[in-house]
Amino acid sequence: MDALATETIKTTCPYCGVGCGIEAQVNAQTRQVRIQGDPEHPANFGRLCSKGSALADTLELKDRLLQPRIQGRDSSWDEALGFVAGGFLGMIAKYGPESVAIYGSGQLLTEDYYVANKLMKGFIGSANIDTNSRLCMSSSVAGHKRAFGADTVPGCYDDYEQAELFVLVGSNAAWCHPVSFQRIRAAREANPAVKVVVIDPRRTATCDIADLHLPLASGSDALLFNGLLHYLHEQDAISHRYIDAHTEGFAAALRAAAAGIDQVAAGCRLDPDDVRRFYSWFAGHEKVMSLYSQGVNQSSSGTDKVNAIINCHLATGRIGRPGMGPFSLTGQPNAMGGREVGGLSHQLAAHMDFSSAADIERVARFWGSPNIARKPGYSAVELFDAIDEGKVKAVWIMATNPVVSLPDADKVKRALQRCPLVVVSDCMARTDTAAFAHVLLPAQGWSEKDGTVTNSERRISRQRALLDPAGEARPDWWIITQVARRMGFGQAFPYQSAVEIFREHAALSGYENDCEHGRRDFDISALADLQPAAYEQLQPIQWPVNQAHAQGRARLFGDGRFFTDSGKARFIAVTPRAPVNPPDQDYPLILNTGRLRDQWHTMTRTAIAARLNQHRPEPFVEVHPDDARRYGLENKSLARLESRWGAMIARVQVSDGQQSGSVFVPMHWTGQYASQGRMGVLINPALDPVSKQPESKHTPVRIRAWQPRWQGFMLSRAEQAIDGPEYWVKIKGKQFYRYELAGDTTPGEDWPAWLRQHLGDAGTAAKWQEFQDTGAGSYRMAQAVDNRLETVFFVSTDNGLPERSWLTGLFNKPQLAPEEITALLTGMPPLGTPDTGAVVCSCFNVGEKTLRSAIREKGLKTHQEVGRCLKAGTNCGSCIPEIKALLL
Ligand SMILES: Nc1nc2c(c(=O)[nH]1)N[C@H]1C(S)=C(S)[C@@H](COP(=O)(O)OP(=O)(O)OC[C@H]3O[C@@H](n4cnc5c(=O)[nH]c(N)nc54)[C@H](O)[C@@H]3O)O[C@H]1N2
Ligand SMILES: Nc1nc2c(c(=O)[nH]1)N[C@H]1C(S)=C(S)[C@@H](COP(=O)(O)OP(=O)(O)OC[C@H]3O[C@@H](n4cnc5c(=O)[nH]c(N)nc54)[C@H](O)[C@@H]3O)O[C@H]1N2
Ligand code: SF4
Ligand SMILES: [Mo]
Repeated sequence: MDALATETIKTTCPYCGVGCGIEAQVNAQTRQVRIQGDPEHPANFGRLCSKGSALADTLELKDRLLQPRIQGRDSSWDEALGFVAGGFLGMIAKYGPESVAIYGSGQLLTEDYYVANKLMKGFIGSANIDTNSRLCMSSSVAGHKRAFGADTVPGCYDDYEQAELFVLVGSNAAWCHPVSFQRIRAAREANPAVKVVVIDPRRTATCDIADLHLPLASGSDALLFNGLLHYLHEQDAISHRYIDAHTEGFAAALRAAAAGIDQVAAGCRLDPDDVRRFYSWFAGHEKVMSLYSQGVNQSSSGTDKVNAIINCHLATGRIGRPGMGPFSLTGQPNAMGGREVGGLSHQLAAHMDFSSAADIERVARFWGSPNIARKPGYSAVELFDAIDEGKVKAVWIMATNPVVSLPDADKVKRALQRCPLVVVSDCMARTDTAAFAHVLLPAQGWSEKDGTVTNSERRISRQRALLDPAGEARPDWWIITQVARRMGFGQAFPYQSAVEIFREHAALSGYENDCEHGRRDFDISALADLQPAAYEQLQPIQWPVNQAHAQGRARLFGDGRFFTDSGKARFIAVTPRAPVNPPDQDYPLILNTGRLRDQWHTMTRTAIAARLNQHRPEPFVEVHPDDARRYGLENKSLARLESRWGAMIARVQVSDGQQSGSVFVPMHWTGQYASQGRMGVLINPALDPVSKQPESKHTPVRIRAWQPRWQGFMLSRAEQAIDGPEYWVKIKGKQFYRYELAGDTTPGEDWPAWLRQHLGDAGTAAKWQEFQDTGAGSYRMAQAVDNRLETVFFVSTDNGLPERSWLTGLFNKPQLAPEEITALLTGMPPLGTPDTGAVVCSCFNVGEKTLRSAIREKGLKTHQEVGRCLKAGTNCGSCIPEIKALLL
């Protein structure tokens, strides 16, 4: 990059809730961007994980939505906005305000979110706005609200360096909050007394730093933490002084928690000694942090799990002081901002909600709303049911992909198919949800948009624009504002820029927020007069930011005062419940779902970065060796998974990190990248009764081998539209696309003919090398133009396929050597050529075979030695667990 033409701009990563600061060097002319961690940002102090580091690779315009579209044709903004406003007004006139809805996302910026919420609740007059945070954080929100009287995260990241015991519950932080995880790893390495307990049915990469892993039975966390409360009481490890002075409801919670270690061990299917060890560590360490995420939230007893954890912190008074406390790790970059503006359908705005008439009046007064909503709207799953039933007739989906991420995802498809008006705002032209849109609105994405996000520790940071918008893309707040104006609400939506919205949001947070009216935790009133230049310069700051705490506040509740009416924290009596849909004879296995290290959700951005696709290229199902034997599944073969709601196909990965009786599937694949990899179709729509969060981690399924007649792969310099094979997966590589294929019917029974037809002109333009062995059922083809590799295609009926790594590497070469051309159809490197194997370290592109041979030949013993030798693991550190596994 031309150093002279670059400008350095500070912004925030658009992926996880760690909320890392980024320094981007930007060349506006060439759209080139270089990313590095912001050394001054308090969330990461310069570190980034593999996803953050690869952001520059995701900025291409190729698949972006560049223009508004109505019914499949390009339109002007004016026409599209008019169409949406007219469509919504028409439905409201005919069927009332409850017939329309917005479904938003924790990936909207706070300013976008604020305006969407204001439009729906304040002016359309219905609370039918919900967000994907319902699938993510709502159990934590509900748990906080029950215990603290407000949705408050008490602690902060600085606690990581002070804690003595980390309890990670239902969190695979090594992959999902990697920069925080590295910080915890460093704290543990710096102080050998620090202990880490990981509570997760699977053995995950996070267990790499665990002193104790509790592979509990799926869904049994409430029992485990109830047992802990009981133990703490029995051992007299509770703080009577704190309980008396600052809490209520202890006696009832303790009664409900009466479970001894043997009962807990049996119910959670754990070794009693392990349970005892965990309990005694918790009792014995004052500075305990309980970090929890989706293994807790995404459960039909998610809210109770949250409160069972918080109960133990209240009983010991370990909250609000340095190095301790319950800490809900937020998922999305602005999960927290969405909660601040009231994006969930039962919230109002600025941490006020429909349960209080005074709140409703207050927000109506502030907004000048003529017809503010007075009761909660549909929550996410209920909303799509209401669409399916025809109760909601117009829906506007922003920054989320529900056809993939909601449970019973085929029902979501059907609902959208039936819905008279579907509007989708997205950055990408083709997503599984966009396919159902009557109107598509091009939103500016990260690198183009401008506003604020709030991370897990309540820290508000700026996302700043680096580049000009793609095509006609506009900020989400602008799109919503324009529709609001066309619906006749112009006076309340005068915004010309993000800062005006931020100021209003900040002002509402301080509005009648005093002793007389009742104090609310969320208060950033000190920012209510922020001028554009100050907003531009805004430094990361933790709320509350008000008169009392002008520079923000790291921790809350240190004074033992809470936001309940009595000012005391509430214990919740928790009765452990089994998941709603237990496994049975027909569906004997528990399906668990979650995330991979290098992909983000529905892959609309991460799958564009070739280096992020190498770690786990294909949808897979992780199966315990006993189950693999029981169901006749071989490692790397294909399997069909079925639940009462749907079916999918995935590659089998046999692993003893999985419990027998459970299987794990990553949540990421969509119809854009795999023909049968959309796991959402399997997921049961059971909900937590309090938070309405779906039970995404527990669906009864069955599994069986799927033995297609043939399997194969295609590597191609050009992108192909694959049709024909029942199973295909598309993987973008560096200079090539890889397609994994399988089917029962050979398209046309004649591979050369199918290929010729399939590859079009490219297929006939250049000479092929071919090899067909009809007896063995294999066919191989390779095509090079001027010695540059264009296409490779291998199929086999006996699965005799070579590794892909050497062949894919050849696409980086401008010219193949003669011995490489000769070797092409063997799929194996010519003798003496190193084969790097599957990528382990995606930052430095170091493969498994390279690692294995260096470890063997140089006698490397530790991941640090490997790092010194090959650089692997020395940037983001996310692959350290895998490097360590190779060292064993
Ligand atoms: N790489 C990457 N990082 C991400 C994301 C991403 O898409 N990719 N998404 C972000 C978002 S939005 C979120 S919400 C977070 C999620 O972050 P995490 O919650 O850490 O991630 P998950 O993989 O969804 O689930 C965590 C773990 O819960 C375990 N689990 C399942 N059932 C139970 C149970 O009953 N009890 C317990 N204790 N554990 C259980 C699973 O085995 C899994 O390992 O990640 C954020 N970070
Ligand atoms: N089974 C199962 N299901 C799950 C989960 C699980 O663990 N298991 N996890 C759940 C959780 S925690 C979450 S958070 C969800 C995530 O699921 P989704 O929210 O559905 O997934 P994303 O891929 O993040 O969708 C974001 C969409 O917004 C687009 N986009 C990106 N930036 C912008 C922007 O600035 N403006 C607009 N308008 N669009 C933008 C992207 O291109 C993409 O299409 O999935 C949930 N579903
Ligand atoms: S940990 Fe990774 S994904 Fe999360 S904010 Fe930091 S760089 Fe982004
Ligand atoms: Mo999430």
